[in-house]
Amino acid sequence: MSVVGFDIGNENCVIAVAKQRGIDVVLNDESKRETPAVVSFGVKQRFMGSAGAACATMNPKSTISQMKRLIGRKFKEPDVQNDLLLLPFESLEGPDGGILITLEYLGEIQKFTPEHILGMLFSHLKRITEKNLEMPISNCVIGIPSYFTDLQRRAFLDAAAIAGLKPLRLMHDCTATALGYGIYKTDFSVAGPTYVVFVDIGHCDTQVCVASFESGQMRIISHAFDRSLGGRDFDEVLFGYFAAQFKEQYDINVYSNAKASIRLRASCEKLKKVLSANAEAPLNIECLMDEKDVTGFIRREDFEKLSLDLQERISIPCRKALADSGLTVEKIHSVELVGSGSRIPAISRRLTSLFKREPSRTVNASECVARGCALQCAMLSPTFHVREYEVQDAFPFSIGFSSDKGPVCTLSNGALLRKHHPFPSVKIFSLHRTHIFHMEAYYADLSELPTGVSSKISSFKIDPFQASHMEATKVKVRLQLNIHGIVTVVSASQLLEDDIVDPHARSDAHLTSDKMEAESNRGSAPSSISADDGMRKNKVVKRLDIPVREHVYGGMADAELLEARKKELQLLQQDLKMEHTKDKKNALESYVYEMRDKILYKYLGFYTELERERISSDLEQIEEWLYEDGADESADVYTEKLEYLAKLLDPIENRYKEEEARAQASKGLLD
Ligand code: ATP
Ligand code: K
Ligand code: MG
Repeated sequence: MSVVGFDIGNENCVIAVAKQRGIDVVLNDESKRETPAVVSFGVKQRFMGSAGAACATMNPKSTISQMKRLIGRKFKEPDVQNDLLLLPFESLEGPDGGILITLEYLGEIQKFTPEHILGMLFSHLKRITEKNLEMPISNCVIGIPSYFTDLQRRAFLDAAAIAGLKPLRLMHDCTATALGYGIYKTDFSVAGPTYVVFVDIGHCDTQVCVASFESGQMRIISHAFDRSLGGRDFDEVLFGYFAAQFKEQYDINVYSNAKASIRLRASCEKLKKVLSANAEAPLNIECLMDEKDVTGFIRREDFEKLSLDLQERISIPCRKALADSGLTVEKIHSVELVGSGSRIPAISRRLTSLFKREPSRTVNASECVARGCALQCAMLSPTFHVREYEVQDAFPFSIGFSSDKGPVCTLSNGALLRKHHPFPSVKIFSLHRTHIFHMEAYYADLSELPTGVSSKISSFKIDPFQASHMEATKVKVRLQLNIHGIVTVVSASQLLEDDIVDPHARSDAHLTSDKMEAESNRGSAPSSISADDGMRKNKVVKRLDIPVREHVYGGMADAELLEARKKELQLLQQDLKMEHTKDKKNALESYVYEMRDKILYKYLGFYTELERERISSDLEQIEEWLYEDGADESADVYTEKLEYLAKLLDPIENRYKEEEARAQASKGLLD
């Protein structure tokens, strides 16, 4: 069974696997530890990861990145519109209000949802892992931002399913980092919990959490985030600075040219990295646009001044997480800074003054999420032995729940579950109803969500159930914040009172007596059930499960998912076919070069003049053909040509080998 952790970043993906001796990061086809989160559509095949990223400037409209920003969202959301402005590919609103990416591939205009593109990326990462482990994989744990909505979480599960992956858990990025940090640490104080702040600055977002560590357990007390603040925004500052400068200096408007924008953006990102280690950095781009070469220069000091606003914005979620945790700075044991976006020195300085101590970099800033996920996967996997360790996360939103008679169990703010409610967890409550009814799960506080997100999460139909004598029956509803952070009703049961004492009733799985009213228990395990009270009263309260039908406002239906999986397999077949063709073409090409060489030297004297003439002309012809008419042929045609050449050359090769053997034999005689 596979034990894999994936960190799907907006810029980079990392894969970690648990082996018996520890966690390893998997190298990709280019032997790199990070794989760009890019899918590019070529003329006849897709290029993914590093190969995809290499196509960005050549083929901007068909090179798709930052799908994590778009997945599970609506086209009209203001944040989505802002992101789309920065992305060079084309998109439109889908029939369900979602996003469709349109591009030309294999001679037609194709439309893909972000879920589908992310599924392609998952499929690529899956193949890298399978190659490395030399076995098929499916079980995994995947890191997600803590601010993901219900729909974004479901979309991530759908994307993973398209690739044939089975996520045992979607895990908040910071929680994964905290798990990897805490599980093997032994130097925590025994006097009480140790509090650590984790700050993760990625390419597009910033996430902060406060975790509490005690022996054998870890709890996330609070988290906060800025959904749209990361390394990308620092690149944009440099981009704006140089775009303005070049307008004045060279009279070019980079904004009006997609290719020039992509190239300047990429150069600004490089420049930013150089500035993390140097006091100043130059910028040179040849032929940026209008056939003009541009040069620029910036000092770190000036970059820091330009990005002052962004630095200030990073303190906002930090302060918020700390305030929500109810702790003061003095109570914090350490501040761990992760995510490659955090490598800008000014950010460390800002955090130092905020937390009154220098942030530590004990954990691997780029691999910690994937490693934590792999560790969690090992913990969830029955084949692995990991020490007992409890992981309790905090839910990012307040959740309301209503039935046709109004809200259920209201907190002061109208919610059923407050923000930062522990999860995974179960909440049980009872309703009295005479017939079929509906329930709705919704976000109780829309200010916790991006503008444009609907408050509706999902609805549940409790149907059918039998009410006796039109009397209201007690229905017990079991609501779950599941392991992925998705709200769901796991079961509803009807409590039937029965006068006949039947001591065997308990042995029936569907009929269990039970008298619990409302409770909230941690973990996803069902609460304990007792049968005694009913027996004492000479009455048995039987539990009868009622079917619950869930309807989610959005997400992929089973049939759509199946269709997407089929499509992905077709696209994969096409990629593999093209790879195979490329291999055969390469084989023919190297055969031509090798034989030309051998005819000149090694086989000299083993052929007749007639043979030489024929072979030379054939080799020459085929080489020419490879560059012209034969540049884009099928695998069979290349193989055929190779076999044809081999037939011509085999007799010569045989003569040479016979002679070699003879020479060996006579040498043996002489010895
Ligand atoms: P996200 O978490 O937003 O999904 P991600 O996980 O892919 O994205 P990371 O790989 O953690 O993001 O960080 C990528 C960001 O880090 C990019 O903006 C990149 O430019 C920036 N970065 C990488 N190295 C450096 C450096 N040396 N100095 C400054 N920034 C850097
Ligand atoms: K990453
Ligand atoms: Mg990240």
